[in-house]
Amino acid sequence: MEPALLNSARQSARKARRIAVLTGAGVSAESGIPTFRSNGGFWRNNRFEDLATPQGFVRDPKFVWQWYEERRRGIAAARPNPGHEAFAAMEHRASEFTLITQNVDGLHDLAGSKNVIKLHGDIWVVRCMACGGERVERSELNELPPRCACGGLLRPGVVWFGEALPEGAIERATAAVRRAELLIVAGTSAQVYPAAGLIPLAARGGVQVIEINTEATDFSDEVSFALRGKSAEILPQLV
Ligand code: BV8
Ligand code: ZN
Repeated sequence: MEPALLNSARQSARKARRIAVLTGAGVSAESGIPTFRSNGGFWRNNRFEDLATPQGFVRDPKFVWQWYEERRRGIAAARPNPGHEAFAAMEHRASEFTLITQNVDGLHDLAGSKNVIKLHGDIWVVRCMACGGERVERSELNELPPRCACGGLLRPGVVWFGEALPEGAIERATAAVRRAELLIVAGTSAQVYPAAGLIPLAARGGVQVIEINTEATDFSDEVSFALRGKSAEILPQLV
């Protein structure tokens, strides 16, 4: 990457008092968690219709749970990386800071980020399809699919394709992006909506946008700074 580009992006990041951040699976790649659409990503070998839709779950809850339980074990063994840590440090300095994430792994919380909006839910939450009760369940689920005390089927507390996002989440994210001076977008392919829509919202509304990604995305031409490289390497250089 051109050093001048990184320098200008750093200046912009250091000057901004109101910062919004949008992250995707790429920020956790260097913690050892596979992404969805890149090489080796989940959707290269699986159909998302089978694993990440309510219809797929109803068809074969055991199969879906086996995938989630495998991911949960991988995430349980993972640690935040310098990219997650850089965002936690940035939050300390900013007067307003909102971290909007599509990730369900909880690594931003573990790194110390406080104002986090989880657009796609939380892989550690389980919710009953019958009574609606939900709880945090980190321990290994021995019997798949797991059942609620009421006898109902438990599901992962994530947002599947075709499902509404958690109540108020996209509204709060939109408000934070509109108020921000700077939006930092890291490690997302920007293919999944409504999350991806936050990027043109910022770019077309006069908010500076820094994109950090190992590859170009549909919005790379619209952002103020497109930084090519690994988020765990670039983000610490912006703080
Ligand atoms: C909804 C489950 C309405 C959780 C996931 C046409 C137009 C607009 C919308 C739609 C449309 N057709 C269909 C839709 C709606 C649909 C959608 O967007 N589809 C797309 C695919 C067209 N959206 C929805 O259904 C959403 N809901 O719209 O609801 C509604 C309203 C009211 C009532 C009912 C309904 C819900 C979407 C939720 C999807 N959930 N999974 C889980 O188990 O994890 S999807 C999945 O994609 C993940 O959850 C993830 O959060 C999300 C986004 O992926 P990314 O994070 O970006 O990851 P990806 O692998 O794609 O990219 C990684 C990037 O990192 C790459 O660019 C790579 O280059 C980069 N990278 C890799 N390594 C690094 C790196 N970068 C930096 N450093 C590195 N080291
Ligand atoms: Zn129940």
